[in-house]
Amino acid sequence: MDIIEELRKCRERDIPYSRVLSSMCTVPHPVALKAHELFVETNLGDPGIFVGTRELEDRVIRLLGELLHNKECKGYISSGGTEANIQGIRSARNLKRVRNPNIVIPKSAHFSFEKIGDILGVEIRRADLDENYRVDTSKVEEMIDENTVAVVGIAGTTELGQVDDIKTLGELAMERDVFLHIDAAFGGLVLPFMNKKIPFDFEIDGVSSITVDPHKMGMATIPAGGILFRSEKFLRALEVETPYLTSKYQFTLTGTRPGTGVASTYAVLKHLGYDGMREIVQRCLKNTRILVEEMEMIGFEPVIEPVMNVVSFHCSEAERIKEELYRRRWVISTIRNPRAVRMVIMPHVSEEIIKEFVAELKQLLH
Ligand code: 0PR
Repeated sequence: MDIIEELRKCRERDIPYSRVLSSMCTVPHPVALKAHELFVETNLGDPGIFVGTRELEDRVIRLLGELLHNKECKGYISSGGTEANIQGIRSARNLKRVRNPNIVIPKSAHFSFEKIGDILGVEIRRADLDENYRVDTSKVEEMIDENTVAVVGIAGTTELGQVDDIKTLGELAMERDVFLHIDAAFGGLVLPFMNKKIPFDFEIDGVSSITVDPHKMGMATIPAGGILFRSEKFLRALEVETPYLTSKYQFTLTGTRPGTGVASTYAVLKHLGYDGMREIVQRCLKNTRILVEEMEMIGFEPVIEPVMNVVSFHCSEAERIKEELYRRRWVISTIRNPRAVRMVIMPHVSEEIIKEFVAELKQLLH
């Protein structure tokens, strides 16, 4: 068999995004694909060779920084939210050397923090949530002690799309002189384009670093995560020497790394501008409302009134329903606490797809 034919056959077995309501990734914007192609062979691990690509990364970081209220922020395009979260916490840990470091995170935090505890050797303290599934800031306060190197807040939780009270966390971080990392891997490119303004970024004093992923709502090609620090000293805390390369130091976690995410992120942000991004986000939010209405009509209740384009619906039989839908080539996900089915209304999830999906779900219930 021709190799390309073999590849195509494998690829055809993948479920198309038009049947996927569980993913935080989406079909890349056409301009992102073009950009990706142009940068396929670039390697930002050796920036002295890829001088232009390196400059482009600075521009991308400035664009993201401008959007998140800090043009002067420093950072880079990572392999994803996991790496960005690792690097945020690693910076915090390196800046406050204590024997038994701990971090305080919300119970709603993404599982990447599990890996962080393991890799960085920091104790993970999980603070309870309030009745709206936001972290209970009084619980966070109680858990902070002299060995706490960072507090984490989430802007767009993986399961419910909820946003923690970052303002109060910021005050706490200032009072207790502790690093505050915001995981806005998903929400970072949603919240700035919503009509309702929910503060979560560098405009809040006390926020030290932010994870914001272009390969989620930024419609960039995978891999493209983002880690932004309030100022250079946080990035410096990550440096290692690279004696034989074109650069003297490296602050990234990976060595060899693609410039494709840098180029595709830049292309989408520049091509769409704030207005174009707003339009896409608004459409996702409208489609989320349509999904909620349709689901309510067949007896499902959302766990919280959706804040953004992530929504979970109470469902005692969530697992069974997920499996039956999967058999029909629909992909949703489930959450355990509370038991619910979860959907993410990405740009590829159109109104037609939602209606088709709910109609099939309704059939399945009877
Ligand atoms: N922080 C938050 C809040 C996240 O939701 C995620 C990923 C991460 C960090 C980690 O990001 P990376 O996966 O880029 O390292 N959230 C999605 C999730 O776990 C990732 C995902 C995307 C899962 C597409 C499935 C999928 O099809 O649900």
